[in-house]
Parts: sequence; structure tokens; C-alpha cells
Amino acid sequence: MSDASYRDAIFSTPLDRVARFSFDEKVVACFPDMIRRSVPGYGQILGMLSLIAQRHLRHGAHVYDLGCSLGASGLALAGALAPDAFRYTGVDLSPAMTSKARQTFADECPAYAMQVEEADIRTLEYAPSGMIILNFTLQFLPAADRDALLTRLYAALEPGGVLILSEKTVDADERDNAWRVERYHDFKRANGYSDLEISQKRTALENVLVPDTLDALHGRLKQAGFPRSMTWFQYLNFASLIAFKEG
Ligand code: GEK
Repeated sequence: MSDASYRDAIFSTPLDRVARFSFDEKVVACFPDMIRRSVPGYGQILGMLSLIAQRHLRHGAHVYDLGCSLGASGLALAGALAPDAFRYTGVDLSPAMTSKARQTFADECPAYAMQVEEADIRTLEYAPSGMIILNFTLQFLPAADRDALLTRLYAALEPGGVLILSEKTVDADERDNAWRVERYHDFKRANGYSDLEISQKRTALENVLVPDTLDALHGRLKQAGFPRSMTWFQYLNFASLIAFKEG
């Protein structure tokens, strides 16, 4: 059994003071299990990436995957597209994530042009790209840094390029928000998390993951320069948006 299949039990024992969540070795070891059981629709979003790429990506164009973690989006693209269809660069701040992602690409898709960089996506110099994927990453940046990053990504996209932005969201209406959060906790319970794990993870993510409303996300894309964006996927308090740079 590869260590990628370890079950997430990070918040299963009572912790005196719940530590702030971080993307360290412990998280990397169980990350695929954690994200699959914690993010409603994660698999469906990955599955659609290659279909979106087939429609929007020029042959051989460059793709960024920002906050790539273990490179799941890159693997999804390589699983569906030919080796010469695209060039991929995954970027992540966590050395534990980038070294594992590099190894995975070398093992799983050696014929593909897959690069992984350890860098802060806020300060990276971006090369022109046909598609930029931000799957569940913008939410971890300080709110004050989000607009500036999206503006730089708009500039890096080639005409006709697309940005995929997937995020945990919050509802402006308190009652709607409470309903979504409660059903989300039901979803996690049904996926085998205990009440203790759910509440400890929630505490650990406080002030680390600060979600926007869907309206705020569309507003951020507009201020960045995107003339058009739409929510193409929503499942409870998780959503994926696509933004188009006109060609
Ligand atoms: C997936 N997209 O599997 N610069 C670079 N990376 C960062 C930064 C930053 N400033 N801040 C956070 N990260 C992935 C899932 S996980 C989402 C993305 C989650 C990285 C961080 O190290 C982590 O790997 C990733 O963003 C967020 O489709 O765990 O909920």
C-alpha cells in the first residue's frame, strides 16, 4: 500500500490546544484521503478539468496549477490528454507537497511535460498560459492578497484562456449559511469523520481558511479584468467558477 492511501486521523484524538492547520508531512501522508472525504465534489471537479481543457486549450499550451498539493489536477489532465497536448507547471509553497508531487509525476506519467515549483503563488513571475487552475487555494491567502493575485493571473492568461477557481464558500444569508454548513458536517460524518474530528479541524482552520461568498468571488474576477465568469459547479458550501479571457 502506498503512503498516499493513509487514512486521515489527524484530528481524531483530543488535542489540548488545537494547532493551526498546516500543510506538513503529516498532512501530505493522508492528503488524498483527507481531500476526498472533506471536499464535496472534489472528484467531479477533477474529472471535468480535462474536458474543459479539451475545449479551451490550444494544442501544446501551458497550464498552471496553483497550490497544486500532490498534483491531482496534473494527473487528471495527463490521464485524459496526449503527452504533447499541454505543458504543466504545478506550484506549491509546501516542500513536503512539491517533493511528493514531483515523484508522482516521474512515476505515473514520465512521458508528459510536468514541472513542479516550490514557490509562493503571490510572488511568482508568471509565464503566458492557456489555462490556470486554482483549486481550493485562493481561500488560504490573506483576503487582502486575493485581488492582486487574480489581476496578475488575468495578465498571464493568453487571449481565449480560462481560469478555473474552486473554493469553499460562505453564504451572506446567515440561515442559508447555517443550513449548508450543517449539511456539510453531515457529509463529513457520512464519510467517517467523528464529531470531535469535525470540530477540531474547524478550529484549526479558523483564520487560516477564510471563505468568500460566490458574489465576492465573481467580483474579484471582474476587478481582475475578466469580462465574464460563471459558477459551473456547486455542492453545498463548495463551488467551482470558470472565468474567460476574451480571445
Ligand atoms: C488539489 N489544488 O488537490 N503559495 C503556494 N501554495 C500555497 C500558498 C501560497 N501562498 N498558500 C497555500 N498554498 C489541490 C488542493 S490544498 C486545499 C489545494 C486544501 C498551498 C498549500 O501548501 C496546499 O498544498 C494548497 O495550497 C491548498 O486539487 O487542503 O483544502
